[in-house]
Amino acid sequence: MTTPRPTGPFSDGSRTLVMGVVNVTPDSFSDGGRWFEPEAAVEHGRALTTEGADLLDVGGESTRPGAVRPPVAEELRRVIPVVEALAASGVRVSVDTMRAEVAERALAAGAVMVNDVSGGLADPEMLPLVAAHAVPFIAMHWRGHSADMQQRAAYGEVVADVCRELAHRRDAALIAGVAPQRLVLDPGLGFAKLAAHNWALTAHLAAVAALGQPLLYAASRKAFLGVVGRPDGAAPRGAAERDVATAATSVLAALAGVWAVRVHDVRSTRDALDVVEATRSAGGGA
Ligand code: PMM
Repeated sequence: MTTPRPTGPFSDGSRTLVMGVVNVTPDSFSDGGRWFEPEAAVEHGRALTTEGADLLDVGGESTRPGAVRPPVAEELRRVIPVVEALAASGVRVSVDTMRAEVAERALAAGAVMVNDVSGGLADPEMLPLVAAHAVPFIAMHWRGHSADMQQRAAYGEVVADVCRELAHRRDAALIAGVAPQRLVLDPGLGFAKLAAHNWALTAHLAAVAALGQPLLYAASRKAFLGVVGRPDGAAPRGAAERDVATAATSVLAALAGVWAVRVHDVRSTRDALDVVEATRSAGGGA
């Protein structure tokens, strides 16, 4: 089995990393409200680490379609104690935020990476902040806030359009001083994307990788995995019933050489990636 080597931050290049999701929100589509209390979120994060997460992504703003943004003070109140507690227990924490102020406070609380679904577009202070702190940065493909993002899901040719727009974010980050080895790109499944767009991007991860940066692939529990294989008109699978499909996408992403996959259910993806790794090793590590 010949697959590209997954390189990027915190990676020794031997395998795709697993980023576990810790949503400290009342309203995320996938697990809204379950870990809203800081103690519950911290406990959940520790459990994900025990199950094999290489790093945890802590976020305090739901980005599901139609979501209303929390005020910055509320986002800080949700995120900072959780980042602090997880970092103090030795876990590698990424903060999922579009706000430079939240990123800065999270870095001070022990986070080691910033994940910005807007790729630096939502807050002009974000790229300079990340560059100044010399921390790894995930720039996702994004066309606007969640309140109306699905109205922006119009593409001539989705893979080419997303790659072109992501290339602009890459260039903006590099010009702002983010080091190339610290910059990860993400095609942003489900953000201004319909199911067909998500599948096209999944099928063409090599084109996104050709932008020259490590990739994050984040399909976990998204709506397109709730309808795949279902007859027209059938009720979609609920979010928690999408983990097998998620693990299947993790395998596809690992075979495409992505740096990391961002998932809610770490155990199933970790098992699936162990299969990829064992096969790769048996084939001579190619
Ligand atoms: N999706 C969500 C949140 N954060 N970050 C990145 N980089 N990429 C994503 O696709 C992404 C993200 C929304 O999913 P959630 O509500 O389950 O966290």
